[in-house]
Amino acid sequence: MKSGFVAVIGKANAGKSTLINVLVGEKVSIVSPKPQTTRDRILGVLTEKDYQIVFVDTPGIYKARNALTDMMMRTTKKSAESVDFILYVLDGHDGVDETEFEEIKKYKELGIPMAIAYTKIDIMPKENIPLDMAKFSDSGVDLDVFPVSARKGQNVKNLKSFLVEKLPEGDKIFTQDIVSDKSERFMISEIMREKILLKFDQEIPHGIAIVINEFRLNENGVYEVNLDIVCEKAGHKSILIGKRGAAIKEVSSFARADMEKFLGRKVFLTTYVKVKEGWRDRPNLLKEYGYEEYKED
Ligand SMILES: Nc1nc2c(ncn2[C@@H]2O[C@H](COP(=O)(O)OP(=O)(O)OP(=O)(O)O)[C@@H](O)[C@H]2O)c(=O)[nH]1
Ligand SMILES: [Mg+2]
Repeated sequence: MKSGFVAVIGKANAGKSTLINVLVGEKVSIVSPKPQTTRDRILGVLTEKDYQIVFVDTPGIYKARNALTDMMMRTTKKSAESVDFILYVLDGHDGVDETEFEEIKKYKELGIPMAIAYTKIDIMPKENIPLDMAKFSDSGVDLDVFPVSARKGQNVKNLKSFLVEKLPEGDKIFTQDIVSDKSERFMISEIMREKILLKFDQEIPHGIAIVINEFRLNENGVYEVNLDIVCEKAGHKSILIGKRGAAIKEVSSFARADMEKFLGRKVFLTTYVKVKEGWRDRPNLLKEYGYEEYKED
């Protein structure tokens, strides 16, 4: 039996969470076209007869702008330090440049076996692939590179077999039926945040925190979910609510549908929009909203 941890690292928006979801075969981490979608270290577990891979999803590398981003970057760094393998995900469609090579070299210095997933090949000109591969060898980055498409599933199987080969011999780390280390409550709040990321523009979703006040299965077999959408400015609150509540109604309805799919039950969802000025820079509020730096046990 092979088993171990694979940290998935890379720039914000590179496609890390999408790739993990495809590798695990279930949605363990939310995805959006906006950078900084993932804020926590999230484990996605893939168990087969003769191996178990524990993927470690991490917040994408991004220039820290506030206490929350700063903490996310510390979580990413910490998450890479004690794994069996590092999979560096690079957005092929975005192209490779000097800063990316620097980042890759920094992780290489940890001395942990590493490879590159060069993703989104479904939306880039095919001729760019060999050109970028040549850039890798010229830069002295001596690593295996897997061109993949998480969206189309291209070359994902080969990447999986490669990772299994690289893992050490060992017993299962998690029991057979576990796919994530996160609770249903956590996933419910992430689903809400994902729908907000998809619907609203730049600053609004980045300044959102979700606080679950109630998550309860009632006697009729319906989940009652009551949550606060915390935003940073009064102006954001009115945009989130929209004309006669149209925006919040639409976004909540998408969230509810996904929550029902995830829980396999009907969901009764109530949402409130609240304002907490500058919460992303207030340590006590970060903690209250569940954002704590990842620490080894
Ligand atoms: N066309 C295409 N799009 C992709 C692929 N993988 C990811 N995407 C898109 O890229 C965007 C970012 O994907 P995520 O998986 O959220 O990226 P991430 O690296 O986890 O981002 P952060 O959590 O913000 O660091 C989303 O819009 C995805 O749908 C791919 O293989 N092909
Ligand atoms: Mg992500």
